[in-house]
Amino acid sequence: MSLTLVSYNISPFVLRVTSALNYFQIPYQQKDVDVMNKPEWFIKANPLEKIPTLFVGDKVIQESLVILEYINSLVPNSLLPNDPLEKAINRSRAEFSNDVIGVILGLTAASTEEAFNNGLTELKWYFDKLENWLKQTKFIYSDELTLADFAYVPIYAILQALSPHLKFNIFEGFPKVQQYGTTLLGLPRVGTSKPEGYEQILLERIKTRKPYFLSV
Ligand SMILES: N[C@@H](CCC(=O)N[C@@H](CS)C(=O)NCC(=O)O)C(=O)O
Repeated sequence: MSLTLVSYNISPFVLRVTSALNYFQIPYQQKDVDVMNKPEWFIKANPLEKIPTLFVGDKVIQESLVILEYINSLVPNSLLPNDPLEKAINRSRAEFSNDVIGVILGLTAASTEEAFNNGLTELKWYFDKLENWLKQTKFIYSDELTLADFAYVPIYAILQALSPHLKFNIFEGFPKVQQYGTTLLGLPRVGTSKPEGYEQILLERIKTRKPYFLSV
């Protein structure tokens, strides 16, 4: 079955999918679209218009975490626990990353010092939860890589792009969270799944919002 991934260059949700496809070495085609100006063929095939979208033959799947589960079904060694409860816990851990991504994106859009500091306090709350999990296991669910880990890849891709522009270490006080990022981006073909020029494109996009952190 042919796989075509409809993507958008700096989408964190696309990066979850490309890093899993690349990690598993599953062949796929990729079509980048402009989210501000979606082409007719895409809207017609995919009325919900969400990116990423995976075309599997002429069928369409949306939602990056659902797409990850489908990708996992294509490989001989599943990265999900067999037990339904454990599988659900794994999925919960993956879902948690959605909130973290939301907070980080909010931080990059914060236009005042107050909004930025509030965002940072919120992010630390999330990092604290992650740090506690990661004190117990190397990856987000267990000592072995599982599907939930791919959900976290974009967090580290974004933070890696932001780090040179921050006057402080965003991981200060969260060594396990920092180490987890190094581990994830060091997985085969994962760190290199970012599109070419990712950092620059992301920064240019962020700059258009005139964020506080770039003004100091
Ligand atoms: N929950 C979705 C979020 C996808 C999402 O928000 N994608 C953005 C691009 S980063 C998008 O499709 N934006 C266009 C739109 O909402 O019309 C997922 O995990 O796939």
